[in-house]
Amino acid sequence: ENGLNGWLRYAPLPDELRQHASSLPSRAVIVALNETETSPVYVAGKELQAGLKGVLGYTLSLSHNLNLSASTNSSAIILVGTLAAYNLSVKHNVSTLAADGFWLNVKGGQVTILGQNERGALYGAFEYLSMIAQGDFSDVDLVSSPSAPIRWVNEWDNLDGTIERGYAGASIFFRNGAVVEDLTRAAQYARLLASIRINGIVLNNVNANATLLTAENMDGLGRIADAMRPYGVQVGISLNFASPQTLGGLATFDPLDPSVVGWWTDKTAQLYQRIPDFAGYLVKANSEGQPGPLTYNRTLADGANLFARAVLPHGGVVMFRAFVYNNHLDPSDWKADRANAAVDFFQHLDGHFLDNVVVQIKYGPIDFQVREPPSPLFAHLPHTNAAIELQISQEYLGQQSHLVYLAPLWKSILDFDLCVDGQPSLVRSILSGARFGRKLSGYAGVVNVGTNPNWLGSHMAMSNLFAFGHLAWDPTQNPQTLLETWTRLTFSLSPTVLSTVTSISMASWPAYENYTGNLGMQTLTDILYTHFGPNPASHDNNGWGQWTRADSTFIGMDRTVSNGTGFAGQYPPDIAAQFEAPATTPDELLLWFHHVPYTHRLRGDGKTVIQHLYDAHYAGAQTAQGFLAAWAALRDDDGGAAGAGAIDAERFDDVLFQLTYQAGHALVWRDAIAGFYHNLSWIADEHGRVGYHPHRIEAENMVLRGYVAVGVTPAVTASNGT
Ligand code: BDP
Repeated sequence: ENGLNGWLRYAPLPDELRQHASSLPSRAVIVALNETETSPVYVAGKELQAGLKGVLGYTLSLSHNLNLSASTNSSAIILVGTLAAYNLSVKHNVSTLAADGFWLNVKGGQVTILGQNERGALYGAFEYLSMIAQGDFSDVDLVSSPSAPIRWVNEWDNLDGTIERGYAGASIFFRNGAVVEDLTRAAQYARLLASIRINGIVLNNVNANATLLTAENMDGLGRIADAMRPYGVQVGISLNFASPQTLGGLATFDPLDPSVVGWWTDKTAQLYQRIPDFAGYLVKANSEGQPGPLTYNRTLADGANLFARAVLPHGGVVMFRAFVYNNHLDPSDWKADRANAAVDFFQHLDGHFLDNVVVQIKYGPIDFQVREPPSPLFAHLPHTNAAIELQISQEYLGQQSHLVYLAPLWKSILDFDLCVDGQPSLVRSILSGARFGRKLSGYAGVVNVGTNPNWLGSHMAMSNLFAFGHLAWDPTQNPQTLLETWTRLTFSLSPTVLSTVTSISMASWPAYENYTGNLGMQTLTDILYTHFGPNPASHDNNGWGQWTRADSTFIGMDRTVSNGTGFAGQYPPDIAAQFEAPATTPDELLLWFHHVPYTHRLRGDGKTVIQHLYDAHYAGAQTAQGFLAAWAALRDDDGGAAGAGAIDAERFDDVLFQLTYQAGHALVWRDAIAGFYHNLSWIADEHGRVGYHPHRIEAENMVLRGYVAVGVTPAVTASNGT
């Protein structure tokens, strides 16, 4: 098993569970208007056939478009279709289904799967298959609608086939400046996405290349759309704001210039000619060197609305990123703070965006760190559509070489109450559109899958993609429950495997936070290049860094209104007041908001900041040693995997390799961070551990045979630069 099928393996159930097969219908009937071989409802039928064959070993026959309705149907079948085609009036709560929603009813031998649209029918079929694959043959009556209409993934693929912040090989979409010929993987990816109810994909890097809009490449995009359409996944692209000039040869890319407007209108029409259901555009403007409307003294809303007008007649959407900041801020300026940027740039634009624009906001004010408070911008756009940007690709979080289950991190943001106007304002109810009465809103996840057969470069990391889709559908879901479902579908129904994967995954985010950067210091990776491995020294002297303002006696960013950067004041008053004082700031965000002495005592455990930092790094690294031991214990005495084939040898070994690496790298992290702050503060560790490495063997002290030393960039990530 190489992981290609992810959680859609349809592995045979154990014999005792397969007996249930006899009570299931042997016939499925597809009821849909205008069904073709590329429609999601047709795919739903095929998927049911494949799934039941794999899980239960029996062959389901399929019939199509029979003149069937609630009143004429009496035989035991699996019915898959759309509400409109089935003309269902019997079930009143089904009529409340939102677009993409479904009704799944299992009653004895009768299975009914009806979607609000074809996509919903496919989602319902996947839900039914998920139950069966977990050995669940119970009756259910489930009416399920999405929390939000936008449930998209973003891929940061470049046309040359590389992927920005991708850790699983080359692009499955592009190579040598063009769309690849063989789109098998694109279709397989669409299948995985549909099974977690993702309905859109942006195919290319937010740092976009204008040549994606040549006629040949637009044809290629059309082929990708064709490959993904059967699964209900609509494609969109990232734009380069300067394209009218760099590709079109115009003298300007000013968003209010008529020639620029005309250029985008034409290009958009050409795209829709090839892809009638094109999802829309994603735009990164005036950020990290990208061009944008500010170049011409136009507002960011002017920039977004330019594209919104172009896609509006075609039904498209513009996702406009709020990740706009100045990476040339001066770290010695006590009032400067990158965290302030999103609110500073967007707050006054609320209400200026057209209705088909969605402002896409990273979950925290900085950049995908291990611990951030929610972006305060979520509280400031009551008259604007908003989406949250999460990152499945573990850019700062171990790059898939570390197991870090991210759903608990995301939940800490989604469940946060921003108390806008003193009213309950959970981030997730802003994202569902409920809090501010918005129709268009939702979720974007940066995934960056690659040609590696297991998609993300790590079997374990796939739980993050699974959880992302399910949380976008229903953010009230419990991360552990999602993880357990994923584990059963991905590995095995064995209780030992389930408890092992659950316990190590649930401990993984706290552990990574502990051994990288705790108390709100953020992830102290190398910041200028790799974003991997410890390099706390790289942060405080440049505009890209996450400043810690650490010196020999103090540590932490003062973001208070009274003394600091004022960031705390960007939250609504109740929350702002809480973050303004160390005494009311949660320990895990203390150093995010406050500049305190190393000897400051924490609210929770009463330890000093520095002792807590030492202890947390040792505890986190220790936990990571435990991951390896727990996984290794799944090995049978005879060297095979536990529980009679509970996990195949291939994936068992892959995960063992990854966890071995993580166990070692966690020690590197521990020693680097604890040692760094020990050297700065000269405060001894109460337990005498920091700075003392009796068992460490320096690379320089080893004899190299068969190796040559080479310089490493950046030098600080290696031992003495090599
Ligand atoms: C940062 C990444 C960079 C992205 C940028 C973005 O390091 O590669 O281009 O975010 O989201 O985290 O635009």
